[in-house]
Amino acid sequence: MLLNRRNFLKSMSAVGGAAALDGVWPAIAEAAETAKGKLAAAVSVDVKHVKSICVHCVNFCGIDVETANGVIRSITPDKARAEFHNWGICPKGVSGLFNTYNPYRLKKPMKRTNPNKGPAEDPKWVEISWDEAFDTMAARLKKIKADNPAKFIWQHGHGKYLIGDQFPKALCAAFGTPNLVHRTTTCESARHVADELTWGYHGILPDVDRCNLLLNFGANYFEGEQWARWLDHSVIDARERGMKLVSIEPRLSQVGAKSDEWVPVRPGKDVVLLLAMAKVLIDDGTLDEPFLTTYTNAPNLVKDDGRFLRDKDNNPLVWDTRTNSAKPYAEGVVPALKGNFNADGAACRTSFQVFADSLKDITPQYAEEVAGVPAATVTRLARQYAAEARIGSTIMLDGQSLRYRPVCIHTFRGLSAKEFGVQSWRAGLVVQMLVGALDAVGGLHLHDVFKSPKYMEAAKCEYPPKRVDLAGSVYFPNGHHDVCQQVALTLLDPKAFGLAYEPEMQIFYATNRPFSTSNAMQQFEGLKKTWNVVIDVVMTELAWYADIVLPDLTYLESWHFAPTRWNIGAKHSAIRQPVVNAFNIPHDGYSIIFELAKRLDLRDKYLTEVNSKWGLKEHKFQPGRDYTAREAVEIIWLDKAHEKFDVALEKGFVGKKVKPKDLFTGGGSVEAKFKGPGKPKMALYAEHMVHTFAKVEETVKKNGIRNVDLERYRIAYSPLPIKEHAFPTPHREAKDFPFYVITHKSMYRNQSGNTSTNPILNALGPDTQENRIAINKAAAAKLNVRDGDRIVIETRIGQVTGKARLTEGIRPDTVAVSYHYGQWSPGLPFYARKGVWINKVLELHPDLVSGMNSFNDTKCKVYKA
Ligand SMILES: Nc1nc2c(c(=O)[nH]1)N[C@H]1C(S)=C(S)[C@@H](COP(=O)(O)OP(=O)(O)OC[C@H]3O[C@@H](n4cnc5c(=O)[nH]c(N)nc54)[C@H](O)[C@@H]3O)O[C@H]1N2
Ligand SMILES: Nc1nc2c(c(=O)[nH]1)N[C@H]1C(S)=C(S)[C@@H](COP(=O)(O)OP(=O)(O)OC[C@H]3O[C@@H](n4cnc5c(=O)[nH]c(N)nc54)[C@H](O)[C@@H]3O)O[C@H]1N2
Ligand code: SF4
Ligand SMILES: [Mo]
Repeated sequence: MLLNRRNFLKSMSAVGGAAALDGVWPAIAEAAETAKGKLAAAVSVDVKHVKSICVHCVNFCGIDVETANGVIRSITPDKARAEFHNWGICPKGVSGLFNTYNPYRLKKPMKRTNPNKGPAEDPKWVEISWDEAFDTMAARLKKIKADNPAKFIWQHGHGKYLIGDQFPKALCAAFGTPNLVHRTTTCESARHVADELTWGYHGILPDVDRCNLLLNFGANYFEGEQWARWLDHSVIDARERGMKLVSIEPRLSQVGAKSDEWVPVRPGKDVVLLLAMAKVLIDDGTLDEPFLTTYTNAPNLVKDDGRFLRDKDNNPLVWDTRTNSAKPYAEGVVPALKGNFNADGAACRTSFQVFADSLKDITPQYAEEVAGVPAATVTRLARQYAAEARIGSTIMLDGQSLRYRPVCIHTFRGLSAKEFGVQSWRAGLVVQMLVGALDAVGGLHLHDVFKSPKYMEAAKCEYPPKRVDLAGSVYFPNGHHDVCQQVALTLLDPKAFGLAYEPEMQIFYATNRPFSTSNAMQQFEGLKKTWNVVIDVVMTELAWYADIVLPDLTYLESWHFAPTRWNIGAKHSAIRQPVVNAFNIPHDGYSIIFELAKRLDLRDKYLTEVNSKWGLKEHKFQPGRDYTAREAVEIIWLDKAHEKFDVALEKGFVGKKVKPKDLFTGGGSVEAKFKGPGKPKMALYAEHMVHTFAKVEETVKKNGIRNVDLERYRIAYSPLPIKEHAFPTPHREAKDFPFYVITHKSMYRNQSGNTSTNPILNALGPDTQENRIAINKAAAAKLNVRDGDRIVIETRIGQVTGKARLTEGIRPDTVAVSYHYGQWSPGLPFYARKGVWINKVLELHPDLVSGMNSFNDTKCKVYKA
């Protein structure tokens, strides 16, 4: 047997794996067991195992927690889940117990007695009872409810995964506020919105197991784990099989380091690179014409005003090559993909033609100028991509002949965490449409295609805005995932945005919102406008601005019907269950919400909303009684997992494999939803964005809105990605700032909170204690900067200082720094307060379509401190 990586791992975990290591492994294991046995006999150790889920990050890896006499001794991967692609855990997961046993945890509710808020203001915390905390909160909330419930805002981040957003949503619905705000615009909402505008829902994964060429635009799965470790392991396996991996990214990330090729694109310019690749494909004629014609709206006729030519019933028309006339795409019609036509006096072009014409000047040479990738590389990548796509081929799977395109373009935040994030990822989707690789075997898998058709219609553009984050309003018409960073800005001047009320109170559950958002000091200013409750496990920077701070149980101490990461081959249901309660804390997010509902006399209304938000069918919460977190999890499990609760308690999860047939032709596939006449179509040309822009324009003019720059909206709402999308605000304006600054995840930290207090994660070496600023060696030499020197990053809004790390693995015009460091809350231990807080100096120019916060668009000066 060839001992490749997967076989090696298998043999290591198999009981009979002795052959692989000549009996060494079993000998070690036996010795360990004997030692344990002896120890147990000597001191009577009661060893237990609990199967649960790690929730340090959004991967929800399955864990096996071992306790000895009630104390957690180790956290290891739950091997049973490997079969369902949950491959192991990471350093944060292994050391998670140190976050739970962390002496710096919040343990009692506290109230602020110094009304002044600021980094240098001592809140003068006074410990209070849970009763006093609830009384104070309920009294405020009652007053607000009687006045205008919208004045209450609930914000969460990671909290969405700790107890789900269904419970907070139910509370907000029962209370009557529209203002529940999640973190997605600081995460990757632009990618989701691009998907939604293009194919009616969101959620993508590369079909890695069957892909032969993966073009990765900054998905950072070796530093920022993803998909319960499935993606990193699958990519390694695929590379062993021969898949080519190209990393297109300004810096050589650890993914880049394990690629066949690194293409150091200039930050924010990917969209031009993708458009130039599209031009090569079109000029070469390497197109999947049947796919474009029958699955996408590429044949739809577009008039000079950018809108589709439609019949009197509003159906879009195509050019029927059989009758040489404009017709809706119905049975018997053979649409033209390319060309200019004249339909009853109206000059029109197919959408595809509009796109092709728009690329006239986007040559590989132009991409070289803008994106800094040699023209020859652009052409080669496009041709390699087209060749590997095997346009027109099929493959037999499960006895079915399926569309086979073993090429994939993938991204997480690389293309989305920026001002034109939606358009950048739209460009990625459009290139994949050209060769028919979307939802094909080996291509980019799309999750639940066309689940929300409304995303492919003109957006509402309401004014005045209903929500404090302006989502869905004329400001962020496609803010489908809330616009969290906008809350603080609206609070600073509600009238400027037409908000008809002034919010008074916020509850933040498991987020360090202002700290993790760009132009962070502005976010902190916004906090001064409301009375704030922060529920967290440590005294974060946000908590430092709270009026009441409430402790929480950690994921090792609490119950939840846990989300899991579906993937190409499997789905699962899982629970999280408490292992210990290290500081005897009586409440968690779930019970805090329940208690509030009760004290506001909303319990039964709340329970009805819980049933509806969770979509419970057979097993429901009954009004008239309270439910503990455990009881709640049991009800949801019974309803969703269709298994006895004993199975959940013992195994922690149930898994189900997904058959390729269901994956590629099932109800949620492109095949089922878009193929052929009479069906809706995937949007190569996003005509609905033209309509949305028209609504924005009309609303702005009608209401005399002054803080909307229509020209910027016109560019953002272009129905096709265009070269202007490669020029975010600082790129156009900050001409005297020669460097681009980008940010990324780091393996030993999760987000911006409690992992900084984990002593193990901090003690693994200098690089785990603080983040350094990566700068190209040649660029550093010009600045007379040596490795380890302190350097300043200066942007238009401020300066930060950090240690330089010289490398050849970054473009000479770019500096990069991870985001989790530089915490300053006086409530955190000294060792947590190290490194660069980059968000303090990043400019905020949100994507006007999705509301996505900009993280990788800022320009800066760099010099020796
Ligand atoms: N420059 C830059 N900025 C970024 C990023 C970047 O890459 N670069 N990444 C962005 C991304 S992708 C995201 S998602 C956002 C996230 O930004 P945040 O919203 O700040 O992070 P979260 O993970 O949602 O929340 C972290 C908080 O949850 C707390 N917490 C952890 N466990 C528990 C618990 O059991 N109970 C309670 N109550 N609290 C708990 C932590 O202590 C911490 O304060 O940041 C974004 N900011
Ligand atoms: N260890 C760890 N793992 C995590 C998290 C964590 O905090 N710590 N957070 C989790 C969360 S909430 C998320 S959303 C995911 C995010 O997962 P990813 O999006 O995969 O990770 P990031 O590091 O945020 O991604 C940014 C990457 O894009 C690159 N990049 C920056 N600018 C550009 C550009 O203009 N073009 C291109 N092509 N690339 C660019 C950066 O160098 C970086 O490698 O990670 C998850 N996993
Ligand atoms: S990847 Fe995330 S969920 Fe998995 S073990 Fe690490 S921190 Fe926990
Ligand atoms: Mo995120």
